[in-house]
Amino acid sequence: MSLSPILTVMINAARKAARGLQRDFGEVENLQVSVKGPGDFVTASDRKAEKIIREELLKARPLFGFLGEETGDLEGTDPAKHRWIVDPIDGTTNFIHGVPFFSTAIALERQGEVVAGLIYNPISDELFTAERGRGAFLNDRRRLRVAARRDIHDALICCGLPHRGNEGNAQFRAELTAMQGRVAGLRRSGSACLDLAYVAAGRYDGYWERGLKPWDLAAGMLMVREAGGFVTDIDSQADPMARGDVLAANADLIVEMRKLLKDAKA
Ligand code: LIP
Repeated sequence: MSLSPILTVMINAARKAARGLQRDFGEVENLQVSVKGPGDFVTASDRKAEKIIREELLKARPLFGFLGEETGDLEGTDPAKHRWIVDPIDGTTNFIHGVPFFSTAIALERQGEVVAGLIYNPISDELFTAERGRGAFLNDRRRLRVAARRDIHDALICCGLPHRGNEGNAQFRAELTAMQGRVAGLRRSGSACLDLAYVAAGRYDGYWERGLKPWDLAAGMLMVREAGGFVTDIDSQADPMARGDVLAANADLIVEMRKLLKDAKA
């Protein structure tokens, strides 16, 4: 499939940053045994990757705005109000611990609506892309479609687990109990972007997590929708970017999952 100019810009930026992430990830495995641990090293890796991506994207589209997890919000001057939304390492805790399940996410927003998205795992070399109205793809070859399962008892569902520093443990425990009793399996991966990409690829039947940031959600939301799925807030049909609470699945399972989660009270 011929890549659009905007996806070409995004892929080039992600792959340029990936070279450093692949090298640093190899180093992180050695740092596990250091007393200080790899925390600061990963922060430096995160910032280095975002700097590379920001430079490449703004070189290609100098008038666009930029929202990055590490460098914050840069207002653009583009009349069509384009804005890049970037997470250089989504799944930072996995990266710090040498777990090869993290991704670089780049989304392009136009007048508040995401029109292109990319999620790249530089270790597995899986590149998920989507453009509004043009479908979602894996490695520019395989077209992505969400899973067709309609019975939640057969579903493999992914979720985000609150951890130290996160609120919402009691509510989450109620949601987990409600889900555990109904599904074929539950998973927690540690990268919201890859979780959404896996729903778009039909690997997970559904996903829910609360308290995410725009850079965790923007690219994957478009990907799931372009793969025939639905993505909303957990408690309503609202846009998940508003509160950072996300629910993603096919048309049948999203109804079932929303009911289970709404009835789950701490
Ligand atoms: C992470 C998400 C993950 C969530 C973590 C964190 P980060 O993003 O991908 O799903 O559970 O709390 O928000 O911080 O690694 O970019």
